[in-house]
Amino acid sequence: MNKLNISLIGVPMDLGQNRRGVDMGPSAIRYAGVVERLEEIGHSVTDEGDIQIAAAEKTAPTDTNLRNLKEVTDASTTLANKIHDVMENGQFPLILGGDHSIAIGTLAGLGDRYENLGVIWYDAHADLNTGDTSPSGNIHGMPLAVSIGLGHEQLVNIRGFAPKIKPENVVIIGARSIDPGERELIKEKGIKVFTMHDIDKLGMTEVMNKAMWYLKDREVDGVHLSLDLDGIDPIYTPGVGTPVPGGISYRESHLAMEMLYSSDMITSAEFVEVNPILDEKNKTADVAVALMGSLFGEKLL
Ligand code: 5AB
Ligand code: MN
Ligand code: MN
Ligand code: MN
Repeated sequence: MNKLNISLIGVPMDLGQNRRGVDMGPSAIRYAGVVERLEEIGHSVTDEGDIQIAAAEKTAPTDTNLRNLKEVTDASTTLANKIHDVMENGQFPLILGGDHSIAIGTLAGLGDRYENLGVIWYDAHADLNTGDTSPSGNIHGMPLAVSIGLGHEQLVNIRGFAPKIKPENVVIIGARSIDPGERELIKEKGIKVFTMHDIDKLGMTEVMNKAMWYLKDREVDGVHLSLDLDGIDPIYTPGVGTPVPGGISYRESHLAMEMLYSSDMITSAEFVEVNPILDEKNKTADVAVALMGSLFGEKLL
């Protein structure tokens, strides 16, 4: 990764789940100094501002069990188009969430720029539910399923093509809360998952090496990092809507980001689920920005 022209895109989305506050994630991450941090490394950063999201008080009732389907579809479409434009200008897209439903738009925007995009999904959850398997109706638990072509057709067909990515090009890292329907899908589609058990047993270095070799063997032509802050242990990142104990440590996460930087594989990234209302003194946004530092080449010495 040389010096990049990074386009920062904020997505103040909280309609993919049912806790308020995650819409303030992009502000909290900006406040934590993301632009300065990346410029300090030597990258150029253009803050593209925020994608317009419907007000939570004004959402339309839906006849499906997917909460706020229309509003999430509209925002995902806007985001996808924005990402497509940014890529056309040769910029590196860095997306700030917002809840994880925004990845539907991100991958829709990236999907037609690559023949064979790889995805690293850093998360406590697999986000592989559909309307049929979801225990909550929350779309932030569905973006990976939607992106491999499964789920509500309105979401699956954003920008008029599907699927956005191949299931065999996905690597999930940090999983420790997987629903029964998701477990079945992982087996059926052969999705690569490194659970917390794997991280405990092999160590983060080997997990990351295996993950990166897996994607290289798949001959991917780009890799998107989708980092849900709840992948990290909630002692470090308490400001998330669906915390799960026993997560990836702060240092392991830095190591993972540093290894991704050295590999030069990452072609786009998003950091999601930062919820300042649930946070302690912007701790979670601070971790997000610190991890971006490592991902984009900050050196300790
Ligand atoms: B996140 C759960 N699997 O579908 C569901 O934070 C949680 O984007 C989803 O990973 C968590 O509601 C979604 C129980
Ligand atoms: Mn997630
Ligand atoms: Mn195109
Ligand atoms: Mn999660």
